[in-house]
Amino acid sequence: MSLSRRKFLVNSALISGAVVTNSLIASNQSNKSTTNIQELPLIISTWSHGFPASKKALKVLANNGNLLDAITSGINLSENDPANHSVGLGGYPDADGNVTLDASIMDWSGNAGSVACLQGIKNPINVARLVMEKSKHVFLTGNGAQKFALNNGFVKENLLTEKIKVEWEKWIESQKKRMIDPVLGSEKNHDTIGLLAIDKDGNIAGGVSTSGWGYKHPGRVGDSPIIGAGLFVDNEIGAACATGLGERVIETVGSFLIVEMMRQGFSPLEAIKIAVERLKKRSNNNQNFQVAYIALNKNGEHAGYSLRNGFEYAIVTNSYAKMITTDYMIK
Ligand code: SD4
Repeated sequence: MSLSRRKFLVNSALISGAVVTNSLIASNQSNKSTTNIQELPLIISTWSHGFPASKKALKVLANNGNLLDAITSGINLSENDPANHSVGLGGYPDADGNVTLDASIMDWSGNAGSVACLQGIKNPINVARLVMEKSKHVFLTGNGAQKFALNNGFVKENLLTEKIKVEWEKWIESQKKRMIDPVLGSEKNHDTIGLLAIDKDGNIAGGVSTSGWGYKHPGRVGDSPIIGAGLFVDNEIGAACATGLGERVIETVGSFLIVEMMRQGFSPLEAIKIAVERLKKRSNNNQNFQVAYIALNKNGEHAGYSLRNGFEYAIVTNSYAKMITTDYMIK
């Protein structure tokens, strides 16, 4: 195929895609999913625990910390909180009772670091940052990720709290009685922390940290540590990150898709709707799950939006701090 013919096909596909998605956007437009706050620096973050995390991140920026310090310090609050059962210490374990953590981080230069299935280290976001800054790699998993962390001064600790251990034991018993596959039977709610930050100069970075799907199959990795799925940052355009059922996010490379849609001129909200519509369409027979995204662009416009009801995100600037309950697709 000649170059010009290929170019024509690509352009027509983009144009018709834009028409379809624009009508989708028009029919679902709501001002619930965004605000007109466009002040820099700006931090946005998933779920209610994102609120203190975002405030902490802003404080770090105010004290001349860089974006990565802001992101890790904010996310550490959720990771260190044993009452948060979706992230770090006190997170739900896999079906075998092991807490395995996923995290990723990206900076304004497009550098990335991630860890998956990391055990015994409560701050996987810091390990992901170290992978990015100190190793030749982008992505470390399992024992190798733990070895890297221990070699770099991280301390191994038990992340399965007594409370969650008791819950897990009860769950094992209930699964035995029902004689069903433990993994199919598990729909433990999860609330990953994803945090996106843009500083006063308009530089963008983001991070995500999670213990993933409660009682997941051992070895399962979600979207959070997969660059482009759970997180994507392009300093020229913007950033996006995901929460919810990672399997559907991975299949649609959701965060990358959102940033690419913003590159084509869609607003953060429009771009997220395109990504949510994509995964909804692909899951025609079973949409009984939740996926949500947050996104921001280079101008500090931002949005959150989800497949189903119940998602909220935190917005924090120097003059504004609020949780927003977002609009959603399946009404
Ligand atoms: C995962 N996306 O492991 C994560 C879980 C999550 O809110 O976001 N929970 O699939």
